[in-house]
Amino acid sequence: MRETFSSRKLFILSAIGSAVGLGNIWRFPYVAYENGGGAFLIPYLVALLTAGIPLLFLDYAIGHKFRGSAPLAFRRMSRPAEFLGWWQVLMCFVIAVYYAVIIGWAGMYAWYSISKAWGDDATGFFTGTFLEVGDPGVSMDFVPQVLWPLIAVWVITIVILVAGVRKGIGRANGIFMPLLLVMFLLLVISSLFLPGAATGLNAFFTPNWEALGDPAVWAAAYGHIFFSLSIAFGIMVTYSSYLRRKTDLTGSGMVVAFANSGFEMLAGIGVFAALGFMSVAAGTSVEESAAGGVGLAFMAFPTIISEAPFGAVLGVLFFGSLVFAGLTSLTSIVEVIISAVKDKMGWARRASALAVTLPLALVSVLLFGTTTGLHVLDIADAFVNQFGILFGAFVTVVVVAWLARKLPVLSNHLNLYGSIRMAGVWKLLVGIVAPIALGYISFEAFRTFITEPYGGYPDWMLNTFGWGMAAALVIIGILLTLIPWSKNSLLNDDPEY
Ligand code: LEU
Repeated sequence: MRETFSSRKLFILSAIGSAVGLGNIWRFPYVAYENGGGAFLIPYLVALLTAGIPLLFLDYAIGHKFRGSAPLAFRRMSRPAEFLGWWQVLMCFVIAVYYAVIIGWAGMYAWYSISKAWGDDATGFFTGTFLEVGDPGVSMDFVPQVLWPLIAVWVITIVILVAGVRKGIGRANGIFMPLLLVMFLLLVISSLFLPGAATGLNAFFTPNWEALGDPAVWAAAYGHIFFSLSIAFGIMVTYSSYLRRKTDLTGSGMVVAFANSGFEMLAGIGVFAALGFMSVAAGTSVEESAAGGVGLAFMAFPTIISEAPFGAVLGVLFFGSLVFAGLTSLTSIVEVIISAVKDKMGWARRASALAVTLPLALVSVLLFGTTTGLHVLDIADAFVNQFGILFGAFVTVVVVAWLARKLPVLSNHLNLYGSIRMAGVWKLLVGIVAPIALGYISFEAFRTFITEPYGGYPDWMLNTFGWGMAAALVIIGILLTLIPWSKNSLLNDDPEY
């Protein structure tokens, strides 16, 4: 019988746990600031309402109606759509491999906040002493201070996932999420009292209206919403397949979406208040302080920690929040893969969890426990986010709405199990608005990737970790689709089905 969450509350907490992650705390503030500051909130809200929430409901409807992991649920919806489910599983594989290492860095930095290991040069410390970044390339030189925290992250993740949906995922979220909320509120409130906080908030909230005319800003908003809400790569399909039948789907979805965005706004406020303090103290502009996505957390914060009153406390709160937020997201990413393997092979929870996590952890440790890390991470992240997920989402909405023509069935399902009725608007958004927006954005991203080599990396690296990876994933996805299903999965003897 299919595993289930023990209550709707734990499902909502787990869905929020998945959505609130590294993306909210270090990615959003930086992306918003780069893309028009206060004016970014408009494309952000438009993306949330026109694609974010409608696609969140789509994921819920597919997972809850067809009650399966992504490949099984898509297959039950329409047989040829199984491949889409595997594509989502593979996206999760790639994300998990590098997401884990950022959590490991944050764990190490929580500790460094106390010892202030970076001395006076936080930037040089991050890439030099800490990551020991080599030239772009692949090496087998392990970096102990990155390797051990990374292994620890995997051990925790494996323990949670072997324990299953109820005892592992539900319970971990029940503990980590309240803890995260408290730590994060303390962090945001204390950063507002730092001298110079207002300067940072001004920089964050001063709109650059011209940015609204730039298609890249809109692309950034849509891209961010997908990553941030954990939609269109199997997570919400998987989690909602663990829900009991009688559940308010749309009401839960609204809670999750607004909790995620609320958290994101708070993160923007907290991070920029702290950056304001830093720039006032150093006499630089907030713009200089806010450089680089990865850099924002690991280069700027150490300086704040060294100079702010109670800096060590702020550091532990900030990096500790990253760890807890990250762990609850990482478990959701990996669960997508475990659930798919479990369904396809018909194995038990423990066997599936180990068969997935051990090789996954090994790849992650080999690639990112070494001096290779940063460059590969950057390339994989760009290809997955700007291309893999958005293009995948585009194909999914086209298949669901126009080829399989399942919108009427799915919207009936949402109306049957939802307190918010919105069938007509929802069909319009998923069937027409989302395909147009996603189609435009993903083709633009594709064109940019072809015309300008991403990040100025050497061709062979982009060909291996970017294009090579994408081609390999398509082939692996096809092969996975061809493996026969365990009879039990296809039988549907689940009484909740
Ligand atoms: N939604 C998560 C975040 O914002 C990421 C996802 C890949 C689980 O960090």
